[in-house]
Amino acid sequence: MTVKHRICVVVGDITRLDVDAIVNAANNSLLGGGGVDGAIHRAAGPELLAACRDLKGCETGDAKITRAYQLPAGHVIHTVGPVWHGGNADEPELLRSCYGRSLEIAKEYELRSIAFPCISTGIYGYPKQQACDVAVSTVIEWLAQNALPEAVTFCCFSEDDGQLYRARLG
Ligand code: AR6
Repeated sequence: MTVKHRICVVVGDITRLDVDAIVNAANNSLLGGGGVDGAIHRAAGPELLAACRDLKGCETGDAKITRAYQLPAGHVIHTVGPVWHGGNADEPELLRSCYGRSLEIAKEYELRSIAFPCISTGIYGYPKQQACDVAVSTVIEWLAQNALPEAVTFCCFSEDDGQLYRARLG
């Protein structure tokens, strides 16, 4: 099976996905916010916030895992993407690290399926095409070298984002 067969692109709400882990595009506090972070906390319920409090925050580019409480997913991997400052403040390396650390944690927990939102491309302002290139190349490199997770979903929130990912994946 080629690596690309282990990747799919969906357009929709990540909180609805029944996968072993969904990834949250959080902030350094891990205490919730707007965008996908707000949607995940609303759908998971207050136990998620309590679990996040115990984590004591997260560095940009790193990731931490919790259970997913009321969500259909099994776990939430909270990662903190870079704020876009024009591209010369290590943004690509930090974004790559978000995908890489999330995949490492998924492997460590023996998770078979993971879904990513388009990290940093909302409130944090990362250009969508550039973020898509980083996301896809990091995931492809990981899958070429690792059996877990078996399957990766890119969960886009707009049809335009879905088109970018589909085009990038050929
Ligand atoms: N399902 C899938 N994708 C979604 C959903 C959803 N339910 N809701 C939004 N998106 P953003 P960031 C998409 O702003 O740029 C928060 O306040 C959205 O369209 O959620 O990493 C955190 O606490 C976009 O494509 O995250 C941080 O402070 C993508 O998710 C800050 O925002 C990411 O947009 C993080 O900013």
